[in-house]
Amino acid sequence: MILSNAQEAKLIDLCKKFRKELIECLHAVGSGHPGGSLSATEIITTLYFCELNVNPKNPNDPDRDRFILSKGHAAPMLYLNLAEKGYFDMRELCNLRQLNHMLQGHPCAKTTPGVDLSTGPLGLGVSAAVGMALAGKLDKKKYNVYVLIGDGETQEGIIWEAAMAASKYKLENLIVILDHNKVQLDGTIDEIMPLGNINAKWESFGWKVIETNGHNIRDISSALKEAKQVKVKPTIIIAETVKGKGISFMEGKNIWHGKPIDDEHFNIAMKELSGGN
Ligand SMILES: Cc1ncc(C[n+]2csc(CCOP(=O)(O)OP(=O)(O)O)c2C)c(N)n1
Ligand SMILES: [Mg+2]
Repeated sequence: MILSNAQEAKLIDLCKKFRKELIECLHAVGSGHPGGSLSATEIITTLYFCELNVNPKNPNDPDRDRFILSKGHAAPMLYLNLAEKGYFDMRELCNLRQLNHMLQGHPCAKTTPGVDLSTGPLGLGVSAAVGMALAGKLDKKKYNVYVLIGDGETQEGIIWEAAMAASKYKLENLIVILDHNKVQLDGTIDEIMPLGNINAKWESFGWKVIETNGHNIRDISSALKEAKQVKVKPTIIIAETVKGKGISFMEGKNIWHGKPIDDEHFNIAMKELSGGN
């Protein structure tokens, strides 16, 4: 879909709101993953509010687009989007990561409406998506399967097995988005396990590669539009992002991958997100 200026402005506001709500929820619960949720904010929000053909009133519609959050630790950003779409009551967010509640630390397809696959163990999302996309092709369905992966996650061998299979089966209905924030849990990608020429790697596995700015809603939506026009091969959108985007002390810092937010940092973060720094 082509974004109007008004729609773009609306999505930018939504992302601002989601960043604040994310920090409020993670501060309240004293755990969770801020860094990778903040890098994926615009990607997930553009998907839900400008791309995915889904209906919160019929979450299991067989013709719906699928979305898999393969980097499952960014679950709170997914939950904020699902709640805003109307899949469940906003008040559920207050029970984030609590036992016997709907919104667990990682997405659970059994308990949360709108979650297409339970994730958490990194690497599995693309393999499951290959199955969903292949099933869609065999059943002559029109839906697309979208998967969000992390760059640290890309070090998992299963990603590359799935990449080979997707290419073999010519899954043009499969679109992977890479949250390329250059940071993983323990350090930078280059320190832990460099990915090398990531574009050339995916191309050599038979994929169409599209690069985009992962914090620019208009660029993300054009990349998605281009991806849907690709024929005979799967597509990966390499989205350039910043881990911890929007909060100065978190940006590019692996320590904020999964660190609890104390009161002092909460106050600074909220001030910055409210534009008062
Ligand atoms: C198989 C597996 N190994 C380890 C972990 C623990 N873990 C959770 S997130 C993470 C780092 C992921 O880095 P990246 O994919 O770059 O995520 P992002 O930067 O987008 O948060 C690790 C090691 C896991 N969830 N699954
Ligand atoms: Mg990363």
